[in-house]
Amino acid sequence: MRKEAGMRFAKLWAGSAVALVLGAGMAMAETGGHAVPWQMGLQPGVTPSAEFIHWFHNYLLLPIITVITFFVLGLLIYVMVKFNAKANPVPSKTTHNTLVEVLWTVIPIIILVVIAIPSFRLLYLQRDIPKGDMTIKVIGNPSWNWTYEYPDLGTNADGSAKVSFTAFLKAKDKLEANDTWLLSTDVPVVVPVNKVVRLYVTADPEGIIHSWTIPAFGMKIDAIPGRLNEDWFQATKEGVYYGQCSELCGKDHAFMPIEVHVVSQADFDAWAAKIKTAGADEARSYLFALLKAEGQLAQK
Ligand SMILES: [Cu+2]
Repeated sequence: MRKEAGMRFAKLWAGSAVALVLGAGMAMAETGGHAVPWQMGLQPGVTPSAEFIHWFHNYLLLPIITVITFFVLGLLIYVMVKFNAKANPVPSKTTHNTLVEVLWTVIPIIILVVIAIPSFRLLYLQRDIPKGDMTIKVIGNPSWNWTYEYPDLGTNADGSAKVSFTAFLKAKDKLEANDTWLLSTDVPVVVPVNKVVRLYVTADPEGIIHSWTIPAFGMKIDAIPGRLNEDWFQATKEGVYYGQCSELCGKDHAFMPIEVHVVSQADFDAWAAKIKTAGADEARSYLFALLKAEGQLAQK
C-alpha cells in the first residue's frame, strides 16, 4: 500500500518536473528578449557573454551552492538529533581537532579557486573589449530616456553623428500587437546580427546616473555624467530584445526602457539608408514593414 503511494508520488513528481522543464523551455523558445510570468531561470542568452554567464550560473555556481546547503543542513540535523540534551546528557569536552580544522580551511579554498578560474575568464571576455564592427553611443538623459548616436553612419562638420535619435517609452494607447507595455520604445535601436557592436555609454553632464542593460545580451553598464564607459555585445540571433534602466535614477526610473532589434545585415543596411534620409520614425516603420514581410516580426 505504502509502496504504491510512494510510486504514485514519484510518478507525479517526475511528471511535474518534466512539465516544468518543458513549460520553461517552451516559454523560453517563444519569448526571447523579455521575462515572462512564472519563468524559471534566466532569459535565453544570445551573446557569447550571456552564454558564458548562464553556463557559469547553471552548471557551476548553482550545483556548488546546492551541495553546500544540503551538507550544512545535514550537519545541523545530525547535531540536533545526536547531541541534544536528552540523547547526549554528558557533553564531550573536546576543543581541537587538527584534521577537521585543516579540512574546513583547505576545502573552501579549493572551492573558491574552482569558482575563481572561470570567473576571471568571464571577466576578461566581458571587459577585454574586442575590435568592433560598429559603434553606438548611448546617452542617458535626465528626462528619463535614452539618446542613441550612430557615428559610423556619417558625421556632420562639427563631428556630431548624423544619425541620432532619442527613444521614449511607448505610450500605453500606442501599443501595437507585438509591443510590451513598459518595454517597448517608440523607436528601437537596430543592429546587425553576428556583428561586434561597441557601445560608448555616458549620461547627460547635467543629469543623473542610469544603467543600460539587456539581460539576453548578458550586459549591464552604468551611464555616468562626465564619464565614458565602454562595453560590447555580439548578438548571434535575430530578434527583439528588451531591457530597462538598471540604476535607481529618479521618479521615472521604471519608464525608460531599451528595445534592440537584431536584424540581418541586409535589413540593417536598408534601415541605415532610410534613417539617413528620413527620420527615425519613418525608418522604424520601414524596417518593421520589411520584417513583417519576411515573417520575422511576431504578429500576436
Ligand atoms: Cu535611469
